[in-house]
Amino acid sequence: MLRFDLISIFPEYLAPLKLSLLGKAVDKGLITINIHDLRDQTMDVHHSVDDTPYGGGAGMVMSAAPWGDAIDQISNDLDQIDLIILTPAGKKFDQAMAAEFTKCKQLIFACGRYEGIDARVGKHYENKSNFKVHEVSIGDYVLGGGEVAAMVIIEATARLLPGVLGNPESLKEESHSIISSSDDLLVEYPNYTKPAVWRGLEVPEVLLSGNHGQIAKWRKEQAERRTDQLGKE
Ligand code: 6SD
Repeated sequence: MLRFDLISIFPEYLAPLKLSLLGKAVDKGLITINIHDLRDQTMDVHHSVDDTPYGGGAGMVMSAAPWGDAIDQISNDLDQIDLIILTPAGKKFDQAMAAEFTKCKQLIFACGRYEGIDARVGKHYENKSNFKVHEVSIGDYVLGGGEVAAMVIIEATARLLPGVLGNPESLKEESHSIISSSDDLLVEYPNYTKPAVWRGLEVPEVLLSGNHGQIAKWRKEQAERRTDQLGKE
């Protein structure tokens, strides 16, 4: 059972995690998703979580103390905790990283806001033997905070867990998981369903042929062509 914990000053932002595939996975007891409000760790009247940056500069930095308190509280008795700090400066998330995360017991997502989290938070947990710290980016663009990035990672990771997808066969055939002869990841071939003609556009004839060998060959060619095209835009 994989446990996901998220810490944010906007817990309502993470409500989509309760829907669809992930909500069902929680209902089936395959995962837990626990959402924590960082401000619950603050004792001052304004529940402040940020302060001005040492060295000057624009914006505010999230203070280390509430993060440390929240993470300590969530990470109880486990001997193996993976702390994911979302940042545009992190290692790029991909399908291979999602597959690695499925092997974890507890994943804690630190969803920052403002200019980010005091760098000592990551450093502190790196020095703890029961923690592994991952600074992760979902792509080369700047978001307003880590919440959406955390949801991307959780959705991509949870659906790889046994029992989460209704039809596990679809995992084998999908985009980024078909392995070509050269061991490269291929993107998916194009899909079609009824009707055979829609707005004058026909379904490729081979797919109507019933010749499964020909269909498999055509799909592989299409996947390879699309994969080649990816690098050229
Ligand atoms: C301040 C954050 C946390 C701001 C982010 C991650 C990616 N790939 N783009 N932007 C991000 C994460 C931005 O907190």
